[in-house]
Amino acid sequence: METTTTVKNAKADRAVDDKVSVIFCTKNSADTIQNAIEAVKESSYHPEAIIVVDGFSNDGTADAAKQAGATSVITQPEKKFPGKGIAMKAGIEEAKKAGADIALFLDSDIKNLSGEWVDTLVEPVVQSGYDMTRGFYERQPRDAAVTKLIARPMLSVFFPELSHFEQPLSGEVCARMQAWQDLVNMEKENSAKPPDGWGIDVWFLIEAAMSGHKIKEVFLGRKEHTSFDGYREDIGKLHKMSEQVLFTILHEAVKHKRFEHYDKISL
Ligand SMILES: Nc1nc2c(ncn2[C@@H]2O[C@H](COP(=O)(O)OP(=O)(O)OP(=O)(O)O)[C@@H](O)[C@H]2O)c(=O)[nH]1
Ligand SMILES: [Mg+2]
Repeated sequence: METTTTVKNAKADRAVDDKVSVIFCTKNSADTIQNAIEAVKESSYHPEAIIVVDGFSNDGTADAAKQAGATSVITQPEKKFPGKGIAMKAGIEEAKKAGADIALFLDSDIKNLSGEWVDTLVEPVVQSGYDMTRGFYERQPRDAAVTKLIARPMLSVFFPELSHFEQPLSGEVCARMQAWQDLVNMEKENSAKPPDGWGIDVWFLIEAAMSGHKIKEVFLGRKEHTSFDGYREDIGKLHKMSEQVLFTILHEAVKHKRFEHYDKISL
């Protein structure tokens, strides 16, 4: 892929001609959003826009984000939950309005986010011609049950070429705006509607890969996030997420004709 990026000072202050927008989808993240926004400001890529797409939080997330210096705080356009997909699509629209060349999604519940995460995710897109980067991490052994028990096994069966992705549900994903827009606009062309809920992350991975985009997974270190506190005692709380991720992968497997040779799959 061709880039027109000019790197002015690659080490100390990685100012580039590409405009970077960072997008947080938030649902009750008042405890973590301010640190997260402060961390983004530390990035040596100096994101021009920090966009928050809030899912009707009732804990003051939107105000906290404004106080911390988010440049745009919007409410997700539909009151439908889980609404991560709706929020991501709205975030892409907002980044387009901000004139972004590159948009980076970060989860808002991360306790140990740093400017280095932003740098690590943005760098391969700006400097090495990748269309998309995706974060992977070290996580607590009981964290990421849907990734371990649903997403990765299902990808191994139906999309073996994607089985090397450690975190197919990563919320830390950076891509060129052109790639985000091409993916979102597929909705208009065929039946590949991006899901509204939890299926969105794996949907972006599968569709980006099937469209031939160059994708790199980058290591971000340890990930501490508050959502794990919600299900560490009872993974049954992940039922809805499991159902939506499972359905999305099945839907994609049908679309990409991965059932035609199912009798040859041997496990
Ligand atoms: N706007 C909006 N944001 C959401 C919604 N649901 C989740 N989010 C945000 O999406 C991000 C990911 O959600 P989490 O609940 O942390 O889920 P996760 O960490 O991907 O999943 P686990 O690894 O299973 O914990 C967080 O920033 C949430 O605040 C929603 O319905 N609307
Ligand atoms: Mg989380």
